[in-house]
Amino acid sequence: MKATVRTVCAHDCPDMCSLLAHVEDGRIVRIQGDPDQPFTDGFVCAKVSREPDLVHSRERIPRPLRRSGEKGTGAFAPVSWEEALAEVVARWRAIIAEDGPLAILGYCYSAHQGQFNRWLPMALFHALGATRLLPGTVCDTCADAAWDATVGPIGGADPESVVRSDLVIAWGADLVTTNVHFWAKVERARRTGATLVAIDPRRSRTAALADWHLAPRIGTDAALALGVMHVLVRDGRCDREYLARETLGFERLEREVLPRFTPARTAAITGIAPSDVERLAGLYGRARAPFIRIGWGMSRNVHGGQAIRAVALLPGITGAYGRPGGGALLATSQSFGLDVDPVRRPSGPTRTRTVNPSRLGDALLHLDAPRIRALFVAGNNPAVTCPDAGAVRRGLSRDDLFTVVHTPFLSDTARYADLVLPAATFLETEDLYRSYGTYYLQFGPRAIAPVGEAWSNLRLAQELARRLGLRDAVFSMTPDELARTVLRGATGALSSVDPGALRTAGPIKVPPAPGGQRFATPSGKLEFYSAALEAQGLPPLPDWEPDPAEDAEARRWPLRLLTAPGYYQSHTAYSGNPVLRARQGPPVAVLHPAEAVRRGLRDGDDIDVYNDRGALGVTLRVSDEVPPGVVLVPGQRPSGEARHGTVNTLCSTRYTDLGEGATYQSTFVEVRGAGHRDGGAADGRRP
Ligand SMILES: Nc1nc2c(c(=O)[nH]1)N[C@H]1C(S)=C(S)[C@@H](COP(=O)(O)OP(=O)(O)OC[C@H]3O[C@@H](n4cnc5c(=O)[nH]c(N)nc54)[C@H](O)[C@@H]3O)O[C@H]1N2
Ligand SMILES: Nc1nc2c(c(=O)[nH]1)N[C@H]1C(S)=C(S)[C@@H](COP(=O)(O)OP(=O)(O)OC[C@H]3O[C@@H](n4cnc5c(=O)[nH]c(N)nc54)[C@H](O)[C@@H]3O)O[C@H]1N2
Ligand SMILES: [Mo]
Repeated sequence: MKATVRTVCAHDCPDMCSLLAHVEDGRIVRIQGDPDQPFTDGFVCAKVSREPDLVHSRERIPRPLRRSGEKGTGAFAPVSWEEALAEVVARWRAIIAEDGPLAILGYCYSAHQGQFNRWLPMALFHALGATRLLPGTVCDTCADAAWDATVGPIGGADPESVVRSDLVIAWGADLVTTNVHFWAKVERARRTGATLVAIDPRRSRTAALADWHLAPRIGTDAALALGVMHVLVRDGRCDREYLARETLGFERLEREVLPRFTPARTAAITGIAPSDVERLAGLYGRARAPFIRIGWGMSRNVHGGQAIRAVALLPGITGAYGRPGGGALLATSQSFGLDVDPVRRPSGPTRTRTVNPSRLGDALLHLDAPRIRALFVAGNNPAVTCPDAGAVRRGLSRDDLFTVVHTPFLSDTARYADLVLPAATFLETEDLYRSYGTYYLQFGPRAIAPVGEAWSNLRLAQELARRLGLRDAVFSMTPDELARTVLRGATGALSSVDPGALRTAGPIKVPPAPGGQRFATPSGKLEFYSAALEAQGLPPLPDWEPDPAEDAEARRWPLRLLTAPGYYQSHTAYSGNPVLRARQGPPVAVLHPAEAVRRGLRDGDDIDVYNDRGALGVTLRVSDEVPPGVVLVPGQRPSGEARHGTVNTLCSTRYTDLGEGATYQSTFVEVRGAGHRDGGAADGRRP
């Protein structure tokens, strides 16, 4: 039996490809990009072309497992679904009876699913009144908070409009790795004369292919953007009419902040030569339609919120927000107008205790009254991806914690579980998908039946809800009924979409309103000055100030850690695919030749990257793709791939300046050869 199913890629990626899944005898044999979606345009990335190997990997968990050894060791024995579900329900009921629902935490927010498989597990914990997870802090809450305070909760420029741009800036975004279909559009714009500038502390794949690569010090982008504004104002390249009509508070910025960001001072902060600050301002000021693709990388440090805010303000200075092909794009998700609240927040208290994923370890170890006694994880791998992963693992090791992990593969987190439940991947379930980097929405039917005994997140959440006596309608709805529910309250372009036709409609574009960037801030304008931030005790104007705690760390440790997405590994989601694992190669850390020489290290050496919190044993790569003073560790590789450790044991749980996000890039470390014998390296501690 052969079939071709039109569906959607659900991996955590801004592009959200439309796919054609070729199926033979119940197996995916080939994945192809659907040519009928203009943005993803018939091609898929190097990872997803290998999706059949992931879905049918021999490393998939075939059936539910119960722990049979110490936590963390991965010793399990098979059990039936019926036994597993009965145990989950009995344990949760007993915990609720003794300590109330706050003793339960559901750790699931997003990853590699569409709207329903993502939200239904959260709905379950919402309805139970459990301790609530603040979704996304390890990824995007800092960038979102900054964007929302500046532009408002609304999507940015349409990525398809970039073909009309004459200057594209990839600002903290490695497009070739994380946004490859946007990259294809940028290449088209370049063929008709557009210039590409990459602003990234390292020579990323994108920076290497750009017309110009500017490498600021990590965490100094706000200063760079303010320095550019200083020059634009000085040279009379502002659009005063646009500023007066569409923005708020520019005169205060001009008076109170910009005078301090002369090219000389900007250079001293960012490490970018004064002449290059001038040149960037000149390029930007002269461009007809400059398009800034804002990446999330620059937001994951203690200056991250100010960085996103300052960069998002730049197109307001020259009025580029009003011109087709110009503007800025962080994300599009807030413009779809889907009403997902009935699905993710059914019954349940409006407020409960919350946990920030960036401090999961802390919550598991120290939250009290009540203590977290039950943890459920689906679609995430916090033992690897959260800051201070050592604390997460210590928390997961607690004997009195009942942990259930729902996953297609035996992830590091699953190794600490009492019960592991096999999860279906997106190709084995139905869902509604909306992109966060384009303006497309699409219903994805399932391509094949779940592999082995796998269940989708949707099925598991609904079954647990029924067994726990939760009566909310969402727990018995089919995907079509759920689609109707989120479309019922939809606003904007989506309000005209017929839910009955959704299943077979293919990709639907929900474009932003024409006529330039809209602003959804309290004032309805682009806010240089934000009263909302001021009310929270935060700086109302964008600025860059030194951070004393960071400076103290930098004096203790000679190198700053830079982490970036793996090309063949999207976080840990593809680590169950041996082919992609091999193509990514063994985990490495990259040092500039001068730093290697200083330590007597050579390319290929076994090294330890370490600080007070932990150590990571990897292979050294010596390359000038990173500047001196920085060590780059690409990807978040699970235990067992590196010689020892995982990268996030090095990172602290300090929050970003806005939005309580994770500060992976505010981590300071040292590197030494693995043969070093003054103690410490083996247990991951500094002597
Ligand atoms: N192949 C692949 N694709 C992915 C992912 C993946 O892991 N692998 N992850 C997915 C997810 S969940 C997300 S959120 C997106 C993220 O997509 P991106 O935003 O592209 O990735 P980031 O991790 O944010 O890092 C982007 C770049 O920011 C740079 N950077 C770091 N610090 C700074 C700084 O202070 N200033 C500046 N200017 N640049 C800085 C890094 O060197 C990196 O090259 O990608 C998605 N797509
Ligand atoms: N040092 C450092 N750390 C980072 C980052 C960084 O740049 N640097 N980036 C951060 C970012 S942007 C993000 S988004 C996070 C990502 O971190 P996580 O959200 O933890 O993402 P993954 O590592 O991809 O883990 C996904 C897990 O879900 C499982 N899974 C996949 N599909 C399904 C499904 O359909 N159902 C279920 N139940 N399980 C499924 C996979 O097997 C895997 O175990 O990492 C963050 N961590
Ligand atoms: Mo992310």
